[in-house]
Parts: sequence; C-alpha cells; structure tokens
Amino acid sequence: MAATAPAITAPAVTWEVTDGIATVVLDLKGQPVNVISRAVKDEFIACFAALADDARVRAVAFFSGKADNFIAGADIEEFVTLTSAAEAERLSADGQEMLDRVARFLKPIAVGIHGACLGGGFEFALACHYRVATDHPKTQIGLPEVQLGILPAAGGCQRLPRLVGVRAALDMILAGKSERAAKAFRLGMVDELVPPAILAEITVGAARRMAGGWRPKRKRRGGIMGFLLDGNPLGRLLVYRAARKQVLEKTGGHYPAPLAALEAVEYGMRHGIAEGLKREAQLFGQLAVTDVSRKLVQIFFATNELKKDPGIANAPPPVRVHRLGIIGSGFMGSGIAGTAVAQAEVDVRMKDADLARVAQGILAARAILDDRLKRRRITKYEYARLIALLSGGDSYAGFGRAELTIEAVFEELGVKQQVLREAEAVLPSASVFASNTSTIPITRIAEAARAPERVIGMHFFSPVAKMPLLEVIPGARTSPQTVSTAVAFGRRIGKTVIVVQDSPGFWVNRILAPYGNEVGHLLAEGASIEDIDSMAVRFGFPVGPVTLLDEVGLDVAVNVAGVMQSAYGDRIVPAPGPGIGALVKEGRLGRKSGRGFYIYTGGKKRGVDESVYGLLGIHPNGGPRPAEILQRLVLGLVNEAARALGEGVVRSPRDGDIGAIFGFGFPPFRGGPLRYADDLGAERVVSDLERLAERYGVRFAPSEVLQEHARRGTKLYS
Ligand code: T1G
Repeated sequence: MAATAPAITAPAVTWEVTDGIATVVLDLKGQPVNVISRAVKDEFIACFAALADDARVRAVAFFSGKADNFIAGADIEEFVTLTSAAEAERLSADGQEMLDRVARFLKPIAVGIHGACLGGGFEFALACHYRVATDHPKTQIGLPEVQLGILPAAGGCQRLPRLVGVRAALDMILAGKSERAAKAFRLGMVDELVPPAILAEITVGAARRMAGGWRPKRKRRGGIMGFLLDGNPLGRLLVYRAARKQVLEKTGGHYPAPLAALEAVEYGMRHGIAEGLKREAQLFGQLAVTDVSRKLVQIFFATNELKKDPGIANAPPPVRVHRLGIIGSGFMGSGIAGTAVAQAEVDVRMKDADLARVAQGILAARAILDDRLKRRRITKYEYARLIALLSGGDSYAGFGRAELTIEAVFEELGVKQQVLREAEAVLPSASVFASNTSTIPITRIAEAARAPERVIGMHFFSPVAKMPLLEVIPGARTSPQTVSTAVAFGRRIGKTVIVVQDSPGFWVNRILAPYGNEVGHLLAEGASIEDIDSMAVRFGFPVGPVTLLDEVGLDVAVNVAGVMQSAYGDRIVPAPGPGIGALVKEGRLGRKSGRGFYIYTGGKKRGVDESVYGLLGIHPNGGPRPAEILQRLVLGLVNEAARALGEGVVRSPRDGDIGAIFGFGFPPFRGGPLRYADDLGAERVVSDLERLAERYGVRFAPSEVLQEHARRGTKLYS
C-alpha cells in the first residue's frame, strides 16, 4: 500500500491519497450544512489543481464530512447580497467554470452521496463521473432552485436533461423537486444505491475501476416513449410545449423562474452545452435580483428560524412524546393520528364514543400511510410497523401513559370541557392536553381543568396530512413547558408552528374573517362567484375565497363567522340577505357534501351551482369593478392582519406572514400580508382603506397600527 499523505491546503476541503485514489472530503467546520460559497469554490479549484499535478493520484473519490448532509447547494446568503444582474451572472458563470473543470478532469471522479444533495451540490455531483448514493431517508437529491425564484445555474439545466432525458429533468427542475435516493436511482440521477455502511467502500471501488479504464454504461430510459419524446428534436418540442402550458397554469404567470429554467434547458438542447450554460447564467443573473426571488428567500430563512424557535422565551425543554392520545376519531382526529404515526412514529391511541366510529377513524388514519406506501415514501416493512402503532377503543384504556392528548371532538365548549374532565381522570399527571379547536378560547376550555397549566390549543388545518401550518395557542394559565412540548411535537410531525394569542379566531381565522365576509357583500352587490374567485387567483391565491369556503365547509364557515361577528361586530358586518346559512339549511356544506357554491362530482369541482343565487336571493349583474373587488378582499385582510399584529396576536410579522402563506396560501411571492402592506407603504394602504370606508362603511376603517406607520413613514417589519 502506498504511503498516505495528508495534504491539507485549506480548512473546508481536505484529502488524502491511498493506493492511487485521492479521497477528498468537504466539511465546512462550524457550519450546520455544506454549502458552496466563493471561498469553497476557490478551495475546490486549488484542490483539483493539486490532484491534477499529483502523479500518485489516478482517480478521485469525493465525500462530505457531515453526518447527514452532502451539499445543500450554493450559499444562499451569498447570492442574496448581489445587487446587479451582471454580478449574479458572473457568480453563476464562475460556478459553471469550476464544474466544467470537474467534468473535464482527466482523472475520473466518483462521488459518494449521503444526506441532502441539492442545487449546486447536485450540480457538482452531475459534473463528476460516477454517483453512488445511500438508500437512507436523509438522502434527498434534487434541484430546488425554482422554489427560491432562481434556476439551477451551475449546469443543472444542461447536464440533468442529458443524463435522464428532457421529460424527467423538466419534471424535477420546473417544480423544484427533490427525490429520495431510490427514486433518484430509478430515474438515473445516480448510478448506484447502497446502504450507508458501505458507501465509502463502493465509491472508492468505482473510482479505482474507472482508474483502470472502466466506464459506466448508462442506458436510455423511458422505453419507446422516451425515444419518441426525449430522443429527437420534434418529440422534445412537444415536451417543451406541454411543460410551458403546465407551468403557466400552475404559476398564473407570477413566478418567472420555472419559465426561465425551461428556456435554459430548451436553449441548451438546441444549441449545445456551451451556449446553454451562457443562457443559464444570464437568466440566473436576471432572476437573482427579482423581487419574487427575494421574497421566496425570505420565506426560506423565516421557516428555518421557526424550526429552531421553541415558541416561548426561556422555555424549559419539551417533554418527548412517545405515546399520543387522540379523542374524537373524525376527520381531524384521524388526520392528526395518521400524520403523527407517519412523521414521528409515535404510538397512537384513539378514542371515540363507539367502536364503529373508532374503526372508521383508524381506517382514515391508515389511509395516510396507504398513500405513503403508494408513493413509495415508505417500504412495505415500514408500513407494517407503522400500522401497528395505531390502535383505539371506546374507553380511555391506553391513555394512562400518553405524554400528549389531543382532542378533536365536536366544536362546543361543554363537550370539550367534558372530554377534558374525563381525560384528566386517567392521564398521567405531567401529561399535556391539547384542544384542536378553531373558535373556542383555550382559557375557557381550561376552566374545567384540574391542571390548567397543562392545557393548550393546537389548531391544525384540514386536511391535516397536507396542510403545513399549526397554530399553538397557550391559554392564560398554560405553563411554558406545555408550550414548548406542543411546539416541539408539532414540528416533529412536520408542521411549521406559530405560537399565537388566545383571542377569537387566533391568527389565521381572524385575518381570514374580513376576507370571507366580504364575499357576501360582493355577491349581494351583483358580483358573480366566478369573478370573485378569479380575481383572487389572479392576485396569486391558489383558490379564490368562494372555493375556499367550500373547501373549509360551509357549516364550519358559518360557525366561525358567528364567533367572529360577535367578537368583532363593527368590522365583520354580515351582508344583507339570508347568507351562507341558507345554503347550509339545504344540506350544501361545500366540497364534502358534493355541493356548496360549486358542484363536485367524483372528487372534482365541476362549476358554479347557479341555483345558489336564488337561495341567497341575489342576481349577478356585474357587480363592482374587478379592481375594486380585489382591493376589498385583500385590503380588508391586510388591515385586520396589521391590527392583530398590533394586539400581539402573533409574536412578529414573520410569524404572521408565514401563518398566512402556509395557513391559506397567501401568495408567497408577495411575502405575506404584512410584507405586502410594507411594500405598498402604510400611507397608500391607509388612503385606500379610507376611500373604501367612505363608500362601504366603517368595516374598512384603517387600523390604528397602519395609521401610526403611515404618520411616521415606518414599516411593520422594523
Ligand atoms: N445556503 C445557505 N444556508 C443554508 C443552505 C444554503 N443553500 N441550506 C441550508 N442552509 C442553512 C439553513 O439556513 C440553516 O441555517 C442550516 O443551514 C440548517 O438548515 C448554483 C443557485 C439542506 C435540506 O435550496 O433545503 O444551489 O438557521 O434547518 O432541516 O444552482 O436546509 O442553522 O443558521 O433547513 O436539516 C439550492 C436549501 C441553493 C437547499 C437541510 N439549495 N436547504 O435541512 O436543516 S441555490 C437549496 C434545505 C443553488 C445553484 C444554485 C435544507 C436542507 P441556520 P435546516 P435541515
């Protein structure tokens, strides 16, 4: 064996040479993840120059020194400081140039990938000559750039389509997807899949074989369709056309990055890699300085901050939940149960009034696991193990060891208090009791408790498995550890958690109330259902407010509206006429009953149910101007958000905006309602609200908070 010669030239990139193979390790000391910054790039260049000159080295095996992270991409902190498109273009071109050296390196390079391999990290792997990945769930591989409003700009738009075909590459790049290693292997993104224990051995082995002249043979993927569509220019033309249509449908034209990425791919496939790279760098330059990208990056950092936020200052460490009790096995209860098992592998015990309901709840919770199995997120073995964690009954048997119990029973104070009393009788003394209420004050529920310090609100959104937000609501007497336990558990089951004040509507329903309520007024004034929805969609909401009402359920909406009207009567003024209650009386509850404002068949929204107008006693006749419709919807929401922020309902504008974006899809590229108010400027928002108040009444009167900022010329984000 040749002598091992450590040749450390710089702190992040180190290597040693053994038997002709250089083993290079990237490890940014003191950083949570590896990222590629300018400094790292310089080290890479120096390292590869030294390896080129080192006669002992015949091939290279590259690894990350981090336990669970390969490379998280380019350093986002670095590119957000760029101020001009030209500067950003240069940054991209420099990165491309470095990876070009890697791709042309005369000594073959194999990479061993374990952990997140994203963006520039994957682009580096793509430039190498052989890719081995671990089959560990932490290994995620992909190009998430468009989620930050940019595009893969270190050759990703060129090398990925050439490796896996245009269709598969666009599917990943345009959605900013990352895949688990098994899928990445199936698609051809990596050459080999191995257990973590033998990653090093297999990667070094591949490097050694390549040093001996062996080259991997990669077969064309996708069969005959792959040949017809990916394999020739005409087929690709069809692929690009379909992709463009799909992107426009999905983004409503609000997000320039996916279209730019499509252009970079198409241009490169047509004019060759060198020209493609140039175009990619130019487009990156343009995108990196857009407002949309800045907003999306802000959301990335805000979400990261929230991941580390215990939810309360000086909180004692949370209690680790191993066993979860769920009371009420309906839609919400079973959704929480299934999500908890799937995400955190906790033991879940469900309780409902009778066994038939419990059985149904368990089946519904299982459906979440079925879905994961179908999407190959879990294996058959994991599935069997997880299923076994779900159990239930019509008594509190099995609740005696639960560290956390969440109730999702009928939305009525008396019922909730009754359940709380029953549970307290059997729960261990340190156990936390959480209510998944959307309208009842936690402090009121806790009045029935022997230990109100362990009662808290955990407001999930429906459907629980899909909706990313959780509101945690401490009551007046809730202890700090109860808060930190609820927050930590919420995060463990994959939710972005905001801690909000115990006041009517909490945060999300509070700011949605004027938005939903305005629908009634607009309809009464002759606006059509389609016009109202399409204006909101044009603004960037995923669905309009009328569709949202149908999704939430009209019975639920009526209940929430009632609570909000009695709490904020001067602002949540009911529209004239019978209102949504008339639809509920007819059994039209929205999507869940197949009929609301729209008709649903086979799980699909079919169109407006015209008979709704008759039931509401109104006639669509054009109504207010489109711009006016939009202003009334959005500024009412923004005004209420600013007011609630001023009252301390959320702890910061950051939490408020994340709540609105993750809770009901406030357009991410606008940064959230509070950021949007700052962008318009308080003065403008106030003057628009004053004009609306003059025409439509006091419900639009600008909040004190906005008036104050308008007077001072300051912003909600200080
Ligand atoms: N740049 C800078 N900081 C980053 C980073 C990045 N790319 N990725 C993570 N961090 C920080 C993060 O802010 C946090 O910091 C810490 O690392 C841990 O992250 C040329 C243009 C890798 C899956 O979009 O998806 O490549 O708060 O809490 O849950 O085409 O971070 O501790 O100070 O999220 O284990 C594309 C973004 C970049 C990947 C790890 N890459 N990162 O998740 O930890 S653009 C991305 C993630 C690009 C090229 C271009 C996740 C993760 P702090 P964390 P985690």
